[in-house]
Amino acid sequence: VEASIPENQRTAWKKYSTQPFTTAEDFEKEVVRHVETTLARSMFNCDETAAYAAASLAFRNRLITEWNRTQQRQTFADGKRVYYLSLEFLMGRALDNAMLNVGLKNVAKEGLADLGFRIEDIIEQEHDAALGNGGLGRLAACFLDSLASLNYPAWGYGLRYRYGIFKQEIVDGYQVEVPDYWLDFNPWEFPRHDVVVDIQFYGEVRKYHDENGKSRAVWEDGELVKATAYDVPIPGFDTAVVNNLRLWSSKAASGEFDFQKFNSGDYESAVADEQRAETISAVLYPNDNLERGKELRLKQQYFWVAASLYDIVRRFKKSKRAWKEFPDQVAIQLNDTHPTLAIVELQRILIDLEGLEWEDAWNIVTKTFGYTNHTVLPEALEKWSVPLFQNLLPRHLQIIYDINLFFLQAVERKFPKERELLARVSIIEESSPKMVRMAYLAIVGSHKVNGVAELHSDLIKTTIFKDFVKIFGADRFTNVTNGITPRRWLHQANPRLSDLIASKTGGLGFLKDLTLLNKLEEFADDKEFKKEWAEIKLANKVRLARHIKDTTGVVVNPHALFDIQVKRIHEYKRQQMNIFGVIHRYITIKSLSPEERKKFAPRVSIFGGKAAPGYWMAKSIIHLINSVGAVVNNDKDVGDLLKVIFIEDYNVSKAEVIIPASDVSEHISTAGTEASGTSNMKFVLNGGLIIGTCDGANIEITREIGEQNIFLFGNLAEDVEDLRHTHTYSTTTLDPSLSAVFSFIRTNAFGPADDFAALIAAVEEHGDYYLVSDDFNSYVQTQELVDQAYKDQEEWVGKCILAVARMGFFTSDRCISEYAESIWNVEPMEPLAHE
Ligand code: GLG
Repeated sequence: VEASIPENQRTAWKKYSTQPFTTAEDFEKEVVRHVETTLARSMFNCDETAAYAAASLAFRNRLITEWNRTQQRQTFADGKRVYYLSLEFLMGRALDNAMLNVGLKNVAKEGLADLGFRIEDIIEQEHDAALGNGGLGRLAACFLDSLASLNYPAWGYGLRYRYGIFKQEIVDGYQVEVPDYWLDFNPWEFPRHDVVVDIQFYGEVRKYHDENGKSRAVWEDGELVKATAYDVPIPGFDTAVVNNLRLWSSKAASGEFDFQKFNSGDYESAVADEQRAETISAVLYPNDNLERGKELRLKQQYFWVAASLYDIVRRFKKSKRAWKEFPDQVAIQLNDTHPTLAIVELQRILIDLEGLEWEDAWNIVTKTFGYTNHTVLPEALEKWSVPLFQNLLPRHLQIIYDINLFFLQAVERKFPKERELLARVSIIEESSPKMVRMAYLAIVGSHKVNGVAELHSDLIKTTIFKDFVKIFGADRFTNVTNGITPRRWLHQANPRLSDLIASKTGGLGFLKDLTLLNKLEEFADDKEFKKEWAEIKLANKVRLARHIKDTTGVVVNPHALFDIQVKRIHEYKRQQMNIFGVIHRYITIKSLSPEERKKFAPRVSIFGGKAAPGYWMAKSIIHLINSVGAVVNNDKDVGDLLKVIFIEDYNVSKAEVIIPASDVSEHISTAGTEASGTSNMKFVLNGGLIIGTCDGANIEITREIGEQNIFLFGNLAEDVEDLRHTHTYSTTTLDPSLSAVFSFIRTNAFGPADDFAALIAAVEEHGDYYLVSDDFNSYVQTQELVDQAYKDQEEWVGKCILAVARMGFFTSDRCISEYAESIWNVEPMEPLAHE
């Protein structure tokens, strides 16, 4: 139904149309109005939480007027849109970001001060939106920022989890998980109770013949669940474009209760049905780089994919175009295999609901989708059991079988004599039970597949997807090296450094064209500039030291070298190697004479990150780090020479405090295991150096910033397989320093050695899959080089400046432009100015 106001009644609308505030005075008016009306409070009971709420509502309303303008413009332009499907969006806080992106942080600061508040305190009130696990989810968030900042017509689609990633508490050195109930008050979302989609599960497939005698299928008698849209406005930087992130929330389809059951006295089961439906979007699965094959997860995936496609298709149908134009209007990017069902769902819509022929439909489907792979780790590659699929999504399973049949027939025609090839590439794995290989389905159903860093994109072509390169040709595979948004990760997280850079590069332009950083090269030898640079680093370290003191009680010396490893805890990321290195350092310090100790470089080893709740080894690593800290931090002999800190509950807002404070950060995965890494980019951009392996994006960072400005060590990806092989077939001797570390742990120096036995056994007895021993010597030696280099502060700061100057490549703006050009084939729209 047309809901538009008739032409001759629009005068009042135009006259009263909302004007976004631009001055401190107007901002204050909005804040006071929200406090007094929306929040029903007054100046006599307005605490910081209320001030945060009111300031956020003022900015939210400002964003939504620009959101409306943006959406109208996009509808009117009627061009191709990008849809980014991701089960994770690790957004962090929104207020600071909104203020900076619309360019009104100073206005807000002045306004809040007038009303009696410090802006920093108000920003701190916000709960992180933590709808993601790690790099994959944060990448999606950076991409949304770039898409809006570059004026692309783009929507994100995800799930509105009631519980984001759990909150981590450390109790007696162990991780304890606490639910993250973040929706209590969330001013950043708009519920769209008018955008509701029915989603079907279970049921049966009935075949029938249509009026032309063609065999057709209907999926019926399933269980229905309702998907309701919640929209989150995504403001671009220095543009009035505000894009949309649409998150789906699940509800029982029958409304509040099944009234039939309710009236017949079966109250409990009526409520149970409702709860079962709501469970679908209740919780984010807390695994990073691990898939478990749980039915509820598959339900989440279908629920989200079906609702999103319904929305996308409905928008397309409004344009009254022919179906074959769908791929000219729609590009859908699959963030990992989690949304792969979208391929099947679109095919189903086209053949079952819209009556297209298989071939025509499949042509549209493959032109629409692109698939990004984020890992080669076998335990992370999704597979779903066929019986589970059959029960939950019977029609989709049939379509998958047909996709597979036509695919294998084509392969057979092309490679007639290669029977084994067919078994290897089949979308259905002939195991018991049979499994659907989602990555293979994603490759077959997309026109482009990309990895996230050069090494990774090469590896997928030569290892896990090798056969598919042979079948589809190398052109289907490409690389888009990851990037990060400099708005959040420099301007917002490190305002003083951002200002200093602006003063030397001609303003804030570098935030939109990060290659402008290269103007800093001229200042790498400038004494005055280096002094200011070092002062800022020290101030950031003081800020982190304060956080450490407040949260752990440990006092650290901000003049010591801050060595930081913050990321999800995982054996392949090798936090265990880091803590073994710390123990080695401790042993060394204890063996020094008082004279020697005076020359020893003081260091603070800082860790942070969550372990998946069921990942026992990762939890042991956390326990070891805390146990080492408890001993070392209280050893009078050691004093400031070494402190070991575990920062609880690492998340986006903590990253914004931690990253600017690093001297050295660790990116030390076993070569070939970390697809890209993105915090490596954030640390270097904030003037910290890296110690790392030749893995993921470390390699490209080295190429850009120069190998004199990074500390690389360890075996190369090409040698990893052979080394593992040697472990299996011969007894390799352990690195002697590592042996000494193990012996020391066995003296119960850090509590009962039994607690850490599994960590040691993984290296000593179970083949050392992650090559901790093979890399240990080179790691320890490289850490000594770091100590030496840090002593020459003049030179160190020079390296940091040069590195930052050369980081332009790693902006997510560059990534998005690459995706747009080589995968989506979309153009950005004209810039849009604030009104
Ligand atoms: C992955 C990888 C990271 C990568 C990130 C974003 O493990 O190396 O940087 O995605 O592409 N599962 C992940 O977090």
